[in-house]
Amino acid sequence: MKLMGVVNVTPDSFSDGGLYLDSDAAIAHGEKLVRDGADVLDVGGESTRPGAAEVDQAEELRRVQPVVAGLAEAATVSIDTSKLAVAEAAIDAGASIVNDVTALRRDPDMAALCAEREVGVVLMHMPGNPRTMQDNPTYDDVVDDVKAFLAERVEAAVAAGVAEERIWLDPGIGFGKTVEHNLELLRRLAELRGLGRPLVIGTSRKSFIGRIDGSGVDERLGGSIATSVLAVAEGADVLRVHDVAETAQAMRVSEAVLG
Ligand code: HH2
Repeated sequence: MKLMGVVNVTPDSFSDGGLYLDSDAAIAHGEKLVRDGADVLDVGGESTRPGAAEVDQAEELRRVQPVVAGLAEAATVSIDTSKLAVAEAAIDAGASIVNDVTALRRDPDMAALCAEREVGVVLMHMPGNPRTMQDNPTYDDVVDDVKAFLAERVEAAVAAGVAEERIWLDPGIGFGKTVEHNLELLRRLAELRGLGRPLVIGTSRKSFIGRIDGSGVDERLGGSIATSVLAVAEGADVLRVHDVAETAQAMRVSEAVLG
C-alpha cells in the first residue's frame, strides 16, 4: 500500500486552499509529508471541488512548476492536472506520474504525451466536469458504471500507446456522486479489482464524511482514516490523503492487527 500526500498550490482547495500557495511553503509541506511517510506527492494547481473556477493555464503552470522542481529530487511526484502544457512542464521539472481527473479526456493529446514520456497515469472516474458533476448524478449501478468507464479509459490510453502497467485507476470518490454512491463504491470496492490495475482512493476530508455526521472540513480526520482503512481492506493500493502521518499510523496498526 502506498500513500499519496496532497500538495495543493491553490488559493481555493476545499480543505487547505491558500495554505501552500507560496512555492516555498508548498515545498516545505511536501518535504514534511515525505518525512511523515508519503510515497508519492500529488502536486496540484487547480481546485477540482464542485463549482471551482477553472484556472488559466499560465497561472496553473506558474503555481506548480517550481514546486514540482523543488520536490522531485526528494520524492516521486505526480502532477494533478488535466492540462497538456501543465503536465508537460511538470514532467520536464521531474514529475513521473500524471494524475488526470478527466482520465485523459480533456486534452486530446494528453494520452500521447504520457505515452511518449513513459510516465505513470492515474485515470479517475468523473461524469462531466467539476462545474457540472454534482448536478443530480445518476447511475444504473454506480459500481458497474464506474467499472465500465474505467475499462474504456484503460483501452483508450493503451490504444494511444500508454503501457498498461503504468496505469492506476480511481473511482473518483466525491466526483459526480451522492453520499450513497460514495458509500456503495467503498463497500463494493473489491469489484473494481477485476480491472487488474492498482486502485487509488481519495476520501480525505471530503464532504460525504460531513454529510454523515455533520462534521466541518477541519473535523473529518476520523472519517478519512476509517474510510482509508476499510478501502485498503477491500483492495485499495494507493491512498490519496492530506494527513499522511495519521494515515500512516492507522495503516501500520491495522496491518499489525491483521498480521
Ligand atoms: N480528489 C481531489 C483532487 N484530485 N485525484 C484523484 N486521483 N483522486 C481524488 O480523489 C482526487 C484527486 C480533491 O481533493 P483536493 O485536491 O484536496 O481538493 P481540491 O480539488 O479542492 O484542490
